Amino acid sequence: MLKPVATATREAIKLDGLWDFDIAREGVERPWTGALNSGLEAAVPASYNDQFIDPAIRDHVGWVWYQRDVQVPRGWDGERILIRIDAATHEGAVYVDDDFVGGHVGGYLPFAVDVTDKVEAGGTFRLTIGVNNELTNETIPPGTVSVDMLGRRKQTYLHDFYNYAGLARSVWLVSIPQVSVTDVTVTTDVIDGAGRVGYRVHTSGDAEVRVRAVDATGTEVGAATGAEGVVVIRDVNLWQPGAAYLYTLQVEAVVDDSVVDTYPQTFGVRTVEVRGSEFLINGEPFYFTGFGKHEDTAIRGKGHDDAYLVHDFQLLDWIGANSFRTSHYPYAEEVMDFADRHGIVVIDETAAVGLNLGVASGLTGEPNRPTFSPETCNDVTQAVHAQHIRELIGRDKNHPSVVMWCIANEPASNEEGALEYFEPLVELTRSLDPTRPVCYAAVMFAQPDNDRIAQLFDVLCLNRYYGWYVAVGDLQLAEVYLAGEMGKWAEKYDKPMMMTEYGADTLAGVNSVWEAPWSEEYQRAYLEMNHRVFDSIPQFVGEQIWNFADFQTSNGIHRVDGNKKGVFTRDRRPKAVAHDLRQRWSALRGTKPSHADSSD
Ligand code: GCB
Repeated sequence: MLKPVATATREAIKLDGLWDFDIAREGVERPWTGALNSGLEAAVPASYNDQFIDPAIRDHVGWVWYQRDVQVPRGWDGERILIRIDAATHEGAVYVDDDFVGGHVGGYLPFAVDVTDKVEAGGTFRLTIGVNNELTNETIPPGTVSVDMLGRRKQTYLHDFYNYAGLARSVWLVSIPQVSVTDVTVTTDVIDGAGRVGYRVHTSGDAEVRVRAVDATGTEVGAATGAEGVVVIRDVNLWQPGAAYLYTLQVEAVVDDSVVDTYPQTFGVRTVEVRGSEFLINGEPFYFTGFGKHEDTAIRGKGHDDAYLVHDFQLLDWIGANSFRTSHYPYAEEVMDFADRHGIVVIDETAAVGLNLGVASGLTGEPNRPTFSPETCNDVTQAVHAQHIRELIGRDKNHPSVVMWCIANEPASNEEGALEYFEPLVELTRSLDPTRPVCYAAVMFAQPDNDRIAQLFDVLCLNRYYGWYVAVGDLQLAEVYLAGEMGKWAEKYDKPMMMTEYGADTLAGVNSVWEAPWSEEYQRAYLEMNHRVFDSIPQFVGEQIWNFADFQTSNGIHRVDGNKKGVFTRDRRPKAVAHDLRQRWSALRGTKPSHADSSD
């Protein structure tokens, strides 16, 4: 899906700001047919939960309503008019005045609704957006809604982050021409120093297509005509980790010799390849350093915020990180664009987190139920997951920063049914994008001898907590466990391996002369031990710590005001370990630790 932009033929107006707000209330059947009148206002973009003090709002399960009046510019007569919602978590329903005009399921990806026939250029209309936060066994991510003994609806879920909901990203009023560019796909290759830029353009209605590639100074470096083709850029400037370079493909739709639509698609020229046990970017072995992140800040919840975006990337730079994973859902498009511009490498993850009832029973002590069954993750879940993959790739396929798709976090890949569930999804991902490797992040219970799906994927991405959930406080034993398991993966598969999660909860300001869990000293020692093991394994291609920053979770005896595994606190202050990482990663600069190379 193309992102909203203003060009000579398109306009895009952000509808961000304060909207009238209410939660669904008994007796109010069709709240969109009139003013909400609750007296509440909510900021957009932001999750609504922490904006309010009332727990009935914060913990509400079901629909909430956002409403505002919208003015349509008078110059838009004859144009197609869309409402574009960057994310409605987890389901959105859009109403223009009294009428339903469209909706979308899936909380972290955009959708657009055509309202041309419902609104008038120069007029105003009442826009109401309903957002539902419910998660079931047939949503991605999954969850369960139940009614407790007091008759209250409760949402439970299997992932370890707070179920923030609402309009966490921008809402737009967009105009596009009647005949317009509807999709652009760019793929790149490099042959003898020249960039080979393959493109494919879809238009609505009959139009000729012209494309011009321009460099960062705006100079034309290649051109082509036709809906599909190749543009060759001589002496190409590569997009490199840490040294981004972006071109723009100026796409034009032409009818009867006049340009009816223009769309600028940025791209970078780079290659990604898995060869043997190496991960290559532009033909060079790449070693990932960085984090699993979250979209999470105080008050805003998962609300996108440009100031945090800038600051987080400043911290990535300061600490010498070259990459992150969009754990555990697609991030705001602003984040992906920023990574493109600043040369940060991204593993792009779906919202398929918590497809694992084994982890849940481990935490709750309830009897283990199979994860893949008609009552749990079933054919419908799989179809929803497939649709989510289609939409993610549709949105993010042109980002040079994205070097790998991660189609699930910690699924029950050790359980019966995992292969049948995942095989078609991996095939789908590869057919949608043959240019990028595909991975999943493997849970601790999935070991080399019982994991059923690792062979389907290109890179072994492992989440391991030896020294925290296993052998807590005993790093000597943890090291033996970790080294033992890593050795078995390396022996069984000739694939690149990386640690996509490892970490220890650490309360900033807790210090100890011993290696006491929760202390800053323990986090340092824990990471040092992990790195010693990683550095001894030739197949290792990267380390992404859990987590970049402390983040909010649901309540639980394992969490103290959220998850504290951050290298930074929730307000982005470094814990002691940040300085160690800065030293290690600044020295590595994307290359493999040298002592691991020497054992090749
Ligand atoms: C995991 C999950 C992550 C959790 C983390 C933890 O394995 O992938 O979402 O937050 O462990 O801290 O327990």
